Amino acid sequence: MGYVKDLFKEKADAQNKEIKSILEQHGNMKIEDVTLAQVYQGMRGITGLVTETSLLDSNEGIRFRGYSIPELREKLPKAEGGNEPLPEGLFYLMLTGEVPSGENVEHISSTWARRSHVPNHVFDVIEAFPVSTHPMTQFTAAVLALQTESKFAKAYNEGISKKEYWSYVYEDTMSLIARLPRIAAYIYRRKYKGGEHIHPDGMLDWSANFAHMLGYDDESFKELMRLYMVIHADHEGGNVSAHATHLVGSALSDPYLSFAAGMTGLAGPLHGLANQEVIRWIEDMCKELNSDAPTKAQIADYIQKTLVAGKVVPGYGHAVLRKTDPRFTAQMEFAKTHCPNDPTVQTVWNVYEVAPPILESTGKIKNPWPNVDAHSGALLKHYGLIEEEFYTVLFGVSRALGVLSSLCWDRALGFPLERPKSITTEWVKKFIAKGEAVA
Ligand code: HAX
Repeated sequence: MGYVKDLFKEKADAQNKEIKSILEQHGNMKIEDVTLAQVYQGMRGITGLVTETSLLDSNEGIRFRGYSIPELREKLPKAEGGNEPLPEGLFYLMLTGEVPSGENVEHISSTWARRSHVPNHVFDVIEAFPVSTHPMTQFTAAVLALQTESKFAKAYNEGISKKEYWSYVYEDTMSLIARLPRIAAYIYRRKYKGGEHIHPDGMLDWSANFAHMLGYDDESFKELMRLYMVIHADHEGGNVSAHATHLVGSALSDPYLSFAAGMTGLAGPLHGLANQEVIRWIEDMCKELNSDAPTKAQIADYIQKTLVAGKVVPGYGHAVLRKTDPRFTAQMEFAKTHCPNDPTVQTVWNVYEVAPPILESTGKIKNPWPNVDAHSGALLKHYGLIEEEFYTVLFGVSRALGVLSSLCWDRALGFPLERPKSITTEWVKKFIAKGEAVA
């Protein structure tokens, strides 16, 4: 067993003991009451999951194992000459709860480089799709095709003990994360660069190699990829991609099947596809106004027009957050250093000034502030990655770090099949009538 795996097991054993004792002493403790409105309205605010890797505060934003994004940008190891954290380090932190050393990060990097081989049949599956197929559909299908490699599925078929599940889920997690950049880059080069593929460079870190295979060898783009892969990795457990991965994993579907489920959720426009929608919304606005630098007044009008048309302003609002997303702020800071004069970046900043008061004035939008997706497309476009349909695939590669390290924890902590109770409106009416009769 590798030392990271040993360390993870040690941490999981200690956590298991602690959870057992918590449940023995406080298992009947009530956390909160649930209202009928919550039941009908997407279970907002109902605490019903344990996700060890990160925790979201509605005002402060995400913390990964207690560390905010600015803290991670300071504390996690960086590439030589670079300023942005390496996502390998974030993965190590989410998995073990410890801030890694440079050596730990190099170990993860080289493990993933060694495991990055993708079997040919996966490329055949991608090639079977019409080139016009959305990249997220190709990506999810490729992950499913890769399921032939699952060590967990094989071991389960051979009849392993429950106590060993975590070990095979860990192995699948490491191999799947290692392979995702190759798959994603293959889809990109096939769809947008005439199928001229670029071989991986095993000497580069995970994000730099991904950038290289996409066709971007510029150091500053590699830095963007490192930052991008860190900030999109995890957002506690209730968001659609994390929850779907966890839910499907609870049926003991292997990590490939579970992650594919998460990715079909990420492909929705209210979730990960919002990054594509933001850049389309900006481009449609610019086209309509025949300008690549719309004024604030023009932006305000376009926002009103979007709302009147019964559409959402993409990149704004959040189910949990109630302030500007720190993932937006991190990208804004990156842009201030690397591309402050880019016209699309400037437009993103102008939308940020104009949109919140307008959204707030509707009186119904709970969070008028930008989320992670409001900024990412403008940065990618600046470096020439203009194919917005591909943006959610980048998000997906990053999201693997969080949802798969979480899946390792799910199996190591022996979490059972997830199966909440549902009710009918008929049941609700009877429940209300019964309450009224008693009153
Ligand atoms: N533009 C217009 N209307 C919006 C809005 C926006 N940006 N955000 C919320 N609303 C509307 C909702 O559609 C809802 O309208 P109805 O009552 O008519 O149905 C109302 O305001 C109340 O919604 P809410 O309680 O504030 O928000 P929800 O928790 O229901 O939804 C969403 C959260 C993120 C889905 C929502 O804000 C939205 O659709 N935003 C735009 C899409 C987007 O940026 N998604 C990415 C979110 C981050 C993420 O997951 N990234 O991957």
